Amino acid sequence: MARNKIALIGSGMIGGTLAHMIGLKDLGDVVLFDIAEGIPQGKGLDIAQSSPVDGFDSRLTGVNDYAGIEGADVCIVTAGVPRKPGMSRDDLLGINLKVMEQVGAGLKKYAPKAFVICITNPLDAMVWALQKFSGLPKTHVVGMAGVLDSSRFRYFLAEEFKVSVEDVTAFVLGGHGDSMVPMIRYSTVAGIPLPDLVKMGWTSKEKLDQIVQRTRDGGAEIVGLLKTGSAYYAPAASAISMAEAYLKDKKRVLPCAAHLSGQYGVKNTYVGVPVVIGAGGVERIIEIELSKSEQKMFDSSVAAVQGLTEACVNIAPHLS
Ligand code: PYR
Repeated sequence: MARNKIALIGSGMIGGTLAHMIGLKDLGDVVLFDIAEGIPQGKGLDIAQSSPVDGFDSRLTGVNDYAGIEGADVCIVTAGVPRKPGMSRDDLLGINLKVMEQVGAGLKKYAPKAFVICITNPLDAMVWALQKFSGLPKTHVVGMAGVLDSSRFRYFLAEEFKVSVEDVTAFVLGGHGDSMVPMIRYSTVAGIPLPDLVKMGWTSKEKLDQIVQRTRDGGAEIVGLLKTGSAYYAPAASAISMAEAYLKDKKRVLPCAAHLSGQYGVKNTYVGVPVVIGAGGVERIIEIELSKSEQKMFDSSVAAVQGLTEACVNIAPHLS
């Protein structure tokens, strides 16, 4: 059986971490792509030299030409510029939109059958533009944000409750920005919803509000600490869980930026919602019931995302 081919478009900090994780998890062969000569080749060789120690047989190569990604089963896109302290993800829109145009053309030509996971920010607008530029099916172009935001939420909750992260489930919906919607009602410790845990005296409403805010600011907190770029370990781990769900047809239920064509009353927009990922890509979009206040927060998050996609169309009118 042929091994999976996984192309990483962008070989910066997330790209390198992705390559290493793919090796350690034996998910397939890796092609690292970057426009910077030597970086993908150097990272690929470095990780390949760790493979005898860690016992994996993934082949890792680095390329500067899109031809190298030909026939990829999965492409994970991190190409573009990360934010620096003081910047919001939205400040990256103009520069990263141009990058998405080039990446989209590369995918269209060399990997039209791939499952594409976009990580580039501002996420929801960039994945929307990437789908348009590439012309790949909407089921096969998806954005990574909800898994990351939910993982941050789960980690903070596990710390608060002093329980294993494994027993905390959480959902964050909406756009990957300040307006994201951590879903308190749908988040649990071993099945016990957070509002019940407040009643049981495990935490307070005020403490939960602080955790929700820390989750919303999760990316900015890391940018502020690193000073030279944005997070990479948690974003890479999150994208890997999506790639694995596709490659192993796991039918995982994950919050992802998916294309909505009427679900939740939203059209022609990518935004974070729970989806089922399996061999068919995004096989199902799950429409959960929202309370009035959740609906209001979700609507304002969708409006923020739609403002960004309109800004993309203003820059590149052929996207409309
Ligand atoms: C984040 O850390 O939230 C990114 O978007 C990379």
